[in-house]
Amino acid sequence: MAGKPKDRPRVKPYKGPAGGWGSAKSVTEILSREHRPLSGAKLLAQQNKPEGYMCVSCAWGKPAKTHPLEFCENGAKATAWEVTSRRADRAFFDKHKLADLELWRDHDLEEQGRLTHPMRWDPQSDKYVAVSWEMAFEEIGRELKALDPHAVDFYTSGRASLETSYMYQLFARMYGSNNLPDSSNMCHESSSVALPQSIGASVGTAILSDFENTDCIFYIAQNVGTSSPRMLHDLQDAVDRGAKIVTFNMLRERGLERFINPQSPSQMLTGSETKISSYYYQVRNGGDIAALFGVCKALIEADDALKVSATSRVAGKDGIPADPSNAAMVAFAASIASADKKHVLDHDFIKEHTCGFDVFASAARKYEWDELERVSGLTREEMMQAAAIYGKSDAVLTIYGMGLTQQLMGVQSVHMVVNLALLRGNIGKPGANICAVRGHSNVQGQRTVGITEKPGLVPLDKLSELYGFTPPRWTGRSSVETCKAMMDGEARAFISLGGNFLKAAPETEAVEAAWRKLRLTVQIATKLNRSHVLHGEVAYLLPCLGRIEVDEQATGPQAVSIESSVAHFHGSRGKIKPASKELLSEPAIVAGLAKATLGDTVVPWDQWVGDYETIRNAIEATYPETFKEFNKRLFQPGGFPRPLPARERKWVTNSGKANFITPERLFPELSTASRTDVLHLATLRSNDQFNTTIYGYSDRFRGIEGTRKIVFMNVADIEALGLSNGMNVDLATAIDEKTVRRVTGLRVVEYGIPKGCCAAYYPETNPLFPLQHHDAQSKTPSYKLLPVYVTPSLETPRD
Ligand SMILES: Nc1nc2c(c(=O)[nH]1)N[C@H]1C(S)=C(S)[C@@H](COP(=O)(O)OP(=O)(O)OC[C@H]3O[C@@H](n4cnc5c(=O)[nH]c(N)nc54)[C@H](O)[C@@H]3O)O[C@H]1N2
Ligand SMILES: Nc1nc2c(c(=O)[nH]1)N[C@H]1C(S)=C(S)[C@@H](COP(=O)(O)OP(=O)(O)OC[C@H]3O[C@@H](n4cnc5c(=O)[nH]c(N)nc54)[C@H](O)[C@@H]3O)O[C@H]1N2
Ligand SMILES: [Mo]
Repeated sequence: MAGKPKDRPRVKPYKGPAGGWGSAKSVTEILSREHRPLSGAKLLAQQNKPEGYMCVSCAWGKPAKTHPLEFCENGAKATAWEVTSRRADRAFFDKHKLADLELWRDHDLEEQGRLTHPMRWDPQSDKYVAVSWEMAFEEIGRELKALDPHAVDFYTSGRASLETSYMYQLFARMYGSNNLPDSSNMCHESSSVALPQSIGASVGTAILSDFENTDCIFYIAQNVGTSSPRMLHDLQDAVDRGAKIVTFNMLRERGLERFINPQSPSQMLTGSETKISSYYYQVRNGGDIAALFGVCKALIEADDALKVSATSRVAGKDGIPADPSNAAMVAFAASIASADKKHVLDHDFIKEHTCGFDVFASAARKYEWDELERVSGLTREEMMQAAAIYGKSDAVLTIYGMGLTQQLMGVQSVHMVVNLALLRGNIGKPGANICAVRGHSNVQGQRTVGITEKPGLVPLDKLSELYGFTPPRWTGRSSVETCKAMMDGEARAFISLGGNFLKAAPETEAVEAAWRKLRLTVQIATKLNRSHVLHGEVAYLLPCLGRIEVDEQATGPQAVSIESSVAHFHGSRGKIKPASKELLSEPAIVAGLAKATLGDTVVPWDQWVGDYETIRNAIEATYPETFKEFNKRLFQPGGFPRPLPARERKWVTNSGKANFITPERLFPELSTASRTDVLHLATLRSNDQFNTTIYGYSDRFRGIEGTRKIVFMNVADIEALGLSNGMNVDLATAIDEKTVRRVTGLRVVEYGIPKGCCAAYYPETNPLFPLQHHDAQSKTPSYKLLPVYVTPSLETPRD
């Protein structure tokens, strides 16, 4: 990894696999750069182990039988970044005005190290100055009391524990607000809306053992090698058993192609790699609905063909299809059909368990292959090949990520994933489930304990009964609605439990301008970022313990808990000395704010802070089925599972069945601009960042070193637009003539990306995204599909 951007960045295809020595080297480098070479290595041995601490990077499942080292390159980076010996202390804040820090890069702000003391912005000096915790709570409480609860937003980034999250949502609701936007609103909200409609579960149904039982994995729009590398072990084991992996991705991502397990001495020494994907389909961004329709069409028409040929047989024609033009389809169908050669689809499952099949099947039959090919960017042969593998497999696991959810048609894309699964009963049996790969380490869990703007998802009556108050029933604001409310002047205060909202949200320029007009900004954080440097009239920066640190309270060191992507709960115990004596834990900060704002209540805030077991008892009292015997099961190896009816084929939907939901179209209406030189932009993460946290300037697997200011383009588009590889360009939003948004000074990188598509890094390109450019139902920003113009620039790219 590269700590600083380079004047002469390097773009050179990476030949190695994911994992391997490249990954081992990267871990060593970051530990030494954060000055933790030895203690860091010792610490990492306890990552994701029972009685250890749960990684602060991604949410991937933690197995009961652990590997000797249960961490990956990017998990190690996240750990090193948190346990760094660097400090953003009083001396640092004495030296720098916020107006100056506004000009700093994201990487440089966080690289100052851990925040050490509570601070208040001082208008005279334009600096953050130290204050006592008492003063901070007192003034924030006073400010909140003076505001209308409708005007206050309580944001959560997906890292906070179940304990903190439960307390935080309770605080917001007792204060009178359901404005609980969270990072999930910009991430898997499309799943949170679509999955309940389709299968009556708000999260994916897959568990780790599905990898041991699956015959085939459909891997859609997720970058495992960077975003959830520990899953590569599960994929590798499945491949070794003979399972086929069928990948749909806009780019050829190295982690989905080849992997060397850094923990396998034989693979490391011999360099023998595991080929991950058996079939790799480079779909256009936004083309997944069309691609999956193609697969479904092939399966449905093959099934139809068998029926026709069966009828002809009955008619005494010796198995020769009545319609000769159907012969090829019959042969295809026969090659993938059930043992009795009678069907391709699982009609028993469809009949017993689903609703809406006929409408869906006729939509699939109606789409012409030409159109499916044009929209998906795949050929008919490719879609039929995928269908053949799907049809021949008894148990198919479907895995997906942001390329599918951050779309204008994100909810309908998720419906489509389920539609395909339902054709052959690929939900709710060993090896066959839906896996929505979550982002932040506890983003899924926060929802489970009430962080949501949607009051219908929270047991409000229970909260009312337990804590003797009347919870607000109105629908709160999601992340994009919070941006709008800030821009309209309706939101007056933003309380942030972690995260970097200004950089993560769309419409950067207008949101930043609105942010500066807020009355109150309060940031609970570990490291300095842009959302702290820009601020409201009254602004606090409150530093907290990280999950890896020992959390000592009245009854001794405490544990916290999280929920993984495969819906298992895990306890986590901090291991190292806190970064500063003045840090408070997140539960202590939330309790301090709540007490100062709400005054006397029946909630035993102090008792909760003194003993987190009592918070878990409160969680169990609120959600008795989900968290049964919570404290007892906290450190169960492999975690304890969350009950999910869909996993047992019980469908808690409006129809009582799993629903085929037919997307209304293949592709959204994107641009009304009259120009034709429009490309479709997807924003990406590099291998050297965690969301807005930029560790460095290396995207090893994609061969980019020393810069993030680039745009990946297809060679044909580069030529057609009169550009050249390495040329400096600007990007402009191409939705309509009125919507003008620009990001300037990027460098063209010729890359193997489908024609008509381009890609660039998040968060640098967030200013291009208009606020209203989101999925209609879930309001997830369409970060993976934006029409843009790419034009020559006079500006030299500067990171
Ligand atoms: N190291 C590291 N780990 C992380 C994070 C991080 O930033 N760094 N972030 C965490 C978070 S919060 C999240 S949500 C996850 C994100 O993890 P991912 O879900 O992997 O999200 P992205 O990294 O944005 O990449 C999306 C993938 O989709 C592909 N893609 C883009 N558009 C399309 C499309 O329309 N169709 C198809 N089929 N493919 C497409 C891209 O080529 C890319 O491979 O990772 C989590 N883990
Ligand atoms: N263009 C574009 N935009 C996107 C995306 C995209 O793919 N493309 N992805 C979206 C997605 S999937 C997500 S999840 C969001 C992410 O949005 P956020 O969750 O808001 O952003 P992060 O970058 O994860 O937040 C990083 C900050 O969290 C703080 N932090 C770290 N650890 C802790 C902790 O233990 N406690 C506390 N209190 N604070 C801590 C640090 O101060 C750090 O600077 O961004 C979204 N934005
Ligand atoms: Mo995310």
